[in-house]
Amino acid sequence: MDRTKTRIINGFEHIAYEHATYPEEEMLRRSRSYYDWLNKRRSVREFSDKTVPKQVIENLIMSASTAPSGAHKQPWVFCAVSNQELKSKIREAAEAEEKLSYESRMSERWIKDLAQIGTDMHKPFIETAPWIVIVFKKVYDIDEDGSKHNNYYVNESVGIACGMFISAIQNAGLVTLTHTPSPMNFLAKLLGRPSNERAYILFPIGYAQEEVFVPKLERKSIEEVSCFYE
Ligand code: IYR
Repeated sequence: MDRTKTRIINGFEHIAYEHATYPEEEMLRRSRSYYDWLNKRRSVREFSDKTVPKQVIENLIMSASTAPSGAHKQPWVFCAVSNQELKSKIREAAEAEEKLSYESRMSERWIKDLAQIGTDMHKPFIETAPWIVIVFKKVYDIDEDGSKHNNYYVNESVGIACGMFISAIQNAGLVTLTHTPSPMNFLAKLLGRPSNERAYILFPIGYAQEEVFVPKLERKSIEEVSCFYE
């Protein structure tokens, strides 16, 4: 393939793209081992306070930011907090919301569904984990003259980026969980975010505590999560 070859489409330059392919046997082996590796991931709620280099967090964010997005707008911002004082403020505000949620906003059925996960209104991981990354979605972009332009498929785009972020965290040998205090608008306030950004998910990131327990869960089978039309 001539990699210097380009093509003009609608006046925009397109570059020749090359990617790895594998013989079927190798493809089978790789797809199975990727699944086995991803299947080892668990949401962890008990964190060690051991530090993680900032460069690692930057690499995780850049990995997530390779996600596809509507019209390539990349409508996300990853806010990484290691400042202890700020983490304490975030924990305090998150727990205040969670207290209301657990005590009055969540249905009985929801509370029952969560019993096996073992969560409650207390969120010590926000202070213990060396980093917390709050992902904001950008519902619109603001250009130089101040006019607003809505982004496209924002939830889909940011959701995919978050999935890739989780996978990058797993690949680095670190753990996380998806924390979604609701409502989440206190996060934009505490972090001084602009009006076009909405908090999406909070990820504590770090090492698990030396001895850590997770719920004994089963994942659904291929039959339960798929339907093939051949
Ligand atoms: N946002 C709350 C409640 C919660 C909700 C679901 I759905 C979970 O899978 C886990 C927790 C919290 O973070 O505790």
